[in-house]
Amino acid sequence: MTSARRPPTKERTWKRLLTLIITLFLMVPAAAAQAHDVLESSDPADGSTVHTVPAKVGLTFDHTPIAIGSIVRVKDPSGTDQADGSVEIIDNHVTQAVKANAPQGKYTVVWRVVSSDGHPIEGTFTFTADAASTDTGASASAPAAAANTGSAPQAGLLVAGAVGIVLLLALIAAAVVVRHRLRSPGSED
Ligand SMILES: [Cu+2]
Repeated sequence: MTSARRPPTKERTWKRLLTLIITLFLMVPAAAAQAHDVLESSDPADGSTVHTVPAKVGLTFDHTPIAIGSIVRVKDPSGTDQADGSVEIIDNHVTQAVKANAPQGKYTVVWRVVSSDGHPIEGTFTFTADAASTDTGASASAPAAAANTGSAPQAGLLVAGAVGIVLLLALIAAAVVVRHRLRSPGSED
């Protein structure tokens, strides 16, 4: 009826929306690409037999787990936790000191860490020690235990959350704008 109706505007709007959506979907995998961290090896190895109870047990992951909320229990044959002090995470290595004079026998290590993608992961492994840990000096180290509750991982989670919220808001805004323009093709505000 009037010259206000301009189909090309509609077309341009769709193209703009399409470009925006493609851009967003290219960005999302970059933020969400991290899967759960995977345990690559343990020390002692699962099911192995060692001469004496080691001064510490270790877990190696394919990525660096988040330091908060990590638990490694070193259960002796009676089920008593022989872990000494807090979990230590250096790069992708998680270690837990073991008490001096921990008894011989079969140990079950129960671990739980927060994967670098923010999800908790857990598992167990066992080893058998032929003799008690006699080494009273070695395991008494670990003064750095207090450094483990850092705020850096929390900042990482906050950033990830913020990115998600921004993406969501951008999608909603795009949808609202497009719907508005499609409903009133002539009005350019
Ligand atoms: Cu995950």
